[in-house]
This record gives sequence, C-alpha cells and structure tokens, in this order.
Amino acid sequence: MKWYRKLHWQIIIGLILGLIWGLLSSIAGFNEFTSNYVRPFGDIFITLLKLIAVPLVLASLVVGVTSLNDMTKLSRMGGKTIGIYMVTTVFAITIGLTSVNIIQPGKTLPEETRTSLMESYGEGVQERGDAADQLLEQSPLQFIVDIVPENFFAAASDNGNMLQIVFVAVLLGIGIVQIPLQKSQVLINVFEALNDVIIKIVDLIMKLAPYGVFALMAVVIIDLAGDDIGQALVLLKALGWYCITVVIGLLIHVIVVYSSLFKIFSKMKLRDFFRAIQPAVLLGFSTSSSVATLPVTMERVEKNLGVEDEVSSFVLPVGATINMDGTSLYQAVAAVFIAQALGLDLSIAQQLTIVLTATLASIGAAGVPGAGIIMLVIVLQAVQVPLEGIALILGVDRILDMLRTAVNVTGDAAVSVAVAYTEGKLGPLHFDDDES
Ligand code: DAS
Repeated sequence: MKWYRKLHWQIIIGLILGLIWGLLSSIAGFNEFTSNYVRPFGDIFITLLKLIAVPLVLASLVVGVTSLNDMTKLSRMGGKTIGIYMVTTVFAITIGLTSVNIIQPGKTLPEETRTSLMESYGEGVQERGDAADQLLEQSPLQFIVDIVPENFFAAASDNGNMLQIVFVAVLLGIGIVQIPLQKSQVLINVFEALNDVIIKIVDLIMKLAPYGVFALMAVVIIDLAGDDIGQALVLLKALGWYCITVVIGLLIHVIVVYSSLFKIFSKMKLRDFFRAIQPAVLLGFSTSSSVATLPVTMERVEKNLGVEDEVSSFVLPVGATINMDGTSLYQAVAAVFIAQALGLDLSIAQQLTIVLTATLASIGAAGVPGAGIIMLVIVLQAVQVPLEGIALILGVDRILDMLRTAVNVTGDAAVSVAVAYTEGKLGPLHFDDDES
C-alpha cells in the first residue's frame, strides 16, 4: 500500500496544504474567496461528524451497558473512570500553572503596554462578561443538574449536551438488562446492528477528512492573520510566548502523565499507543471537537488499542465531555497569562483556586470548538481577573483549541486503556498495515 494512500498521511497533507493556502490567502489578499468557497467544506465535514456522534454514543453505550452482565461492573467501572479522569485533570492544571509561572509569557509585554491594556480592555468582550454572569448565577452543581434531560429528543438535538445522551443511554441500558433476556435480546440485537452500521458510516465520513481538514486549517490562518498582519506585532510576540507555554505544558502532560499511567496500568509503550490512535488525535486537532472526533476515537481504541467495547463505549463518551486535560491545562495558563499581561500578580491561594475552578470549568466545557475559552470566564471571575482580558487571547484560541482538543482525545483514550486493563478487558494492540 503506497504511503500516500494511508488516511493519516492524507490528513497531514491536508493540514499542511491548508496552512499554505491560508498564508497565501492572507498575503495575496484572497481571504474573501477562501471564506466563501473553502470554509463551507470545513463546516460540512465537522457537521457530518457531529451528525454521527449522537447516534453512535447512544448505540454504543446501550450495547456497552447491556453487555455488562451485572450492574456492579458498571458502578465499579464508573467510579474508576471518574477517579482517574479527575487525577489526570488536576495533574494537567498543576503542570499548566508551573509552566506559566516559570515562563511568564504575559511579562514579555513592555510595562507601558501592560498598563494601557489594563486601561483599555473594557470594550469588545462584554458578551463574555454576560456569559460569565449567567454561569455564575447558577449553583456550582448546576452542571450536574444539566446532565438530566427533560426531553431526550431535545437533548439529542443539542450536540454540546453529550452528557445527557450518556445519561439516557446508560438508563436505557440499565432498563434493558432488568427485563428477561428472551424479551430484551431483540432490542440488544437492534442496537448492536445500529452500532455496526454507524461505525461503517464513520469510515465513509473519514474518507472526506483530508479535504475537510484542508479547509479547516486554511480558515484558521485567515481568521488569525486577517488582512493586516503587522498591526499586532507586540501582542503577537507575547501571544507567541503564551502559545509556547501552553504547548510545553501539554507536551509535559502527555509525556509524563500518560506514560506514568501506562507504567501503572498495561505497560503499553507511549509510541505504540500513539501509533494506534493517531488518526483520532489528528482529527481532534483538526476539528477542535472531542464530540465530533468521538466516533473515530472509539473505533481506534477498540480496533487498534484492544479495549473491549463494553469499556470504551462507557469511558470514551463520558471522557469526551467531562475529561479535558488539555482544556484544563490551557485554562490555567490562560488565566495567569491574562493576569500577567494586565499587570496583576496572583497569590498562591488564588492559583490554588484556579486548580478547583479549572477542573470544574473543564468538566462543564462541552466537547465542541471554543468551549474551553467560554468556560474560562469561571476561572477568571474566581481570581478577580478582568474578563476583558479574554480579548487578548481570542485571536490564537482556535489554534490552541486544536492542540488542547488533541490532548483531550489522547487523555480519554489513555484512561480507557487503564480502565480496560484493570477490568481485564484489554486485548492485544493491532496496527492496520493496509490502512486506506
Ligand atoms: N474544543 C473542546 C473539545 O472538543 C476543548 C476546548 O474547547 O477547550 O475538547
């Protein structure tokens, strides 16, 4: 099989060509053409993946729950899953805080710039302030209340509410196993067949990935650069350091935390792990959506990492919404960067508050593009950093969203390996040499 026929190479080529197209478009001034005739293909691709995410989660979770022949397994696995997810999230935030306090990207701005930023950042992000007020009017446990949908079909239509789909699917699965098998078998067969059909549809959609990813990257570049690249040079330099801080934090987290996780559970080599889930990580990067990537994450975790579907169909949908190591690390860095850029010093107590609020904010963030920066308002409000500072980092948020979503997807897959290993449901690794 020639290398360029392999899907992940095609996705990488799509990414690179998209970057080149975006830069040429900004420099040669045909952004309007790109926006009108390239952007739609990226939108179609993401929409297709979101279309398939809800039926996939429903079918795979019902199949997963009904295959757990005794309910104790579900509660045991649920507790283990949530526990490991929370531990990796706290590690992520701690790594984020350490890197931003050592590199101090916000302090690369000249003193006079920081002072003027503190004065001038009052306009332009009021709507984020409103979002913050709404979020903060809610009780801290509102995100738990939001898990229970009052109407399944309404929940199924709102992609960001994947937790509600998870809730209904688990409830449906528990209901099915409570009735005699000869009655429920027909229903289980239907969901198993539906699950297989959906995985086939995912394969079809994935054939469009290189084209969708090309469009997504081109659009990211023209949105970031705009028409006049020179206007924000000083801020760009500070933003460059800010992005470097996030990237270093994410790399440390992935290399240190996930390889440590594998040393304790499964002895899997990080190299093999990434080779198995590479298309899902790349897709998370290009779509900035854990939910849209979920179908591919599930396929790679089951088919290549050897995680049995009764584990993956529970661990992954839950992880795609509440486990966002990349997002929580990013929120810690962003909050401190904005404080630094506005000339504010945060006390240790305030930084410890960031650990709690970034954990909650990442749990509450939906697995869709941009969710992390919206939930960042909770963290900023908790440490009295002006919300207006979000305007500073908006321009580069999409690129960081791509990186943190790739880490979010990686974290979900890593924890599914750990949970499967402790459940004795981890089979051998499998690499598709003939991957198309
Ligand atoms: N884009 C979100 C996701 O899908 C993460 C984020 O916005 O921080 O995981």
